[in-house]
Amino acid sequence: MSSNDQREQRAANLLAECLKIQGVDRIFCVPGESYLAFLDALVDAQTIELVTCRHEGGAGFMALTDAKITGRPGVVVVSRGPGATNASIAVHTAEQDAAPLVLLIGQIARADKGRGAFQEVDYGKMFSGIAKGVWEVNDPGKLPETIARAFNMAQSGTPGPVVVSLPEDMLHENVAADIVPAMPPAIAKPSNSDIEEVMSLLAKSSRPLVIAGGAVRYGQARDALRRAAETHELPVALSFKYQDVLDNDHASFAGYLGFKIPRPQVEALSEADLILAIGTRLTDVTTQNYQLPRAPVPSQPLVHVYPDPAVIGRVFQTACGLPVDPHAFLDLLASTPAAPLKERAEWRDGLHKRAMDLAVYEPRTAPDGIDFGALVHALAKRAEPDAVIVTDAGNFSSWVHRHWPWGRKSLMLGAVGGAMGMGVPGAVAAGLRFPQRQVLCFVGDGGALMTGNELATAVRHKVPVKIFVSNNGSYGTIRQHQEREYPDRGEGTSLTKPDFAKWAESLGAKGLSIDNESDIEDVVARALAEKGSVVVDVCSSVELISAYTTISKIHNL
Ligand SMILES: Cc1ncc(C[n+]2csc(CCOP(=O)(O)OP(=O)(O)O)c2C)c(N)n1
Repeated sequence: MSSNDQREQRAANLLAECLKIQGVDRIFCVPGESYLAFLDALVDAQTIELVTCRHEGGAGFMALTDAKITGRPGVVVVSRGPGATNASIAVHTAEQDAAPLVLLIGQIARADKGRGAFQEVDYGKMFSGIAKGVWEVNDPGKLPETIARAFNMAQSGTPGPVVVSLPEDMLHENVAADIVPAMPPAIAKPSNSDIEEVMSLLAKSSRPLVIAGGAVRYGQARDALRRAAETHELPVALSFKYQDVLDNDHASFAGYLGFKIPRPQVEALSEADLILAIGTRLTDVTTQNYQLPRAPVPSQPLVHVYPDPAVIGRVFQTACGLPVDPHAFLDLLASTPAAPLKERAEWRDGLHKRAMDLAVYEPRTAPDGIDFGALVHALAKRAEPDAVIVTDAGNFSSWVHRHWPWGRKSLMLGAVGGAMGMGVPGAVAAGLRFPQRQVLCFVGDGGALMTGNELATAVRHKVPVKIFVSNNGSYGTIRQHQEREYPDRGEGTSLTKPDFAKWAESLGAKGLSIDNESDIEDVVARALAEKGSVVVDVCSSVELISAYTTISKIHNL
């Protein structure tokens, strides 16, 4: 504890100091009268930038994306009641995505609690099922301890969301309190005997498979994964929304475990005689509905490496469960030599070829619009190697997942939890962190009108995002499910088709349209050449409903 901060100051200013010591340099908000004192304190907190958004869902998604980029907690501050309920989508997504998020809420005055006051909510009850911790700070002297705890908990074990409720009158009070320094989360390192155990399983395996996930994407962990894969000739399949964890033209790349992966691909991977799940929680999407590996008892020995012991053994019986730092594990594995096995290289090469064949784009046409894959394919040829790719949730992303050439410098951002609305806000957050990199956002017409108004935030902050809207006049993903379950009865999934180019212009961005396939090359070149933000309205087909199938094929199944 440092005692030099023991001077009396307004609680709101103390809060700003506590955030600074945690390394916070950017906060996303929609303002509210419940935290005016904190807004005022930020005037003097010179190292914290405040980004004002158009909707708390957008602000929350920006903070969440910021966390995914930096690996540190993203911070969002909103008003009580309506502000907090709007922001709740980001809390849920942070929980699903294992991303550290700190939600600060301006709360009603302490004396009014329990009276059903204007916009009163009990946040402990509201967030109890999705946040890792919820605290209300009634005594301003407890602010430093509470903020330190919130940041530590958000990052520990399985990272996730925490909520701190700040009564309005408390923020105005004067208080003298020591700042509590940041404490990095405790994380266990693997021991030599851990590696020996894994090596003895590996020695017996001619068809091992690594499934690598989001906890491997930070710092030098990707590099360690690549080295470990090379040392042991391991094929590596990537978990849902983490296609950037290994460059896809690397000999070890064995495919991607997202939605709608063709059955033969999954069957080929299921031939593995050993699975090493590293830095992934092995969710239902990644495991192809608990089949790869099979739950609860896998068909092959499973090694599971994840920082949180509560994750290991929760769904899958493991032959070896290691609640340790995945990066340190990979470092150790990479530096432990092993004799080469001929069959293993053949197995790895076969999986790699399959994965690369699946990624090849075959042009398709339909009378009702463009194949969105043609746009993705054209853009991939022109995009910079270190472009940041942000995807919203929806079928349009199937082409991005299938055909984008993820390289060593790629960064992929999106909601693992499948929430619509993260695309445009996520792109804004990425543009703020990476002013020098191309930021490309893919979004459906559904998702674009959920949180797309954050384009105004991009324009205000001069963040040049390139947004490609698949405008198929449909909640296409749900339409695909309908056509399979209830053919030709598409109730509730048709949408009007707004002119997204005009919409963009009205918000101060450039608007372009692609109505014919022959426009694609030219419009893509113009969009990328544009200095500011651009929206490209792509008139896409419903018949070509995803990268893997068509409506006609679904009908003929
Ligand atoms: C916030 C939220 N609401 C609803 C859903 C259910 N949902 C998943 S995809 C989808 C449709 C997406 O439509 P669109 O953005 O137009 O993309 P498309 O599937 O047509 O490519 C819906 C409604 C969701 N995932 N998230």
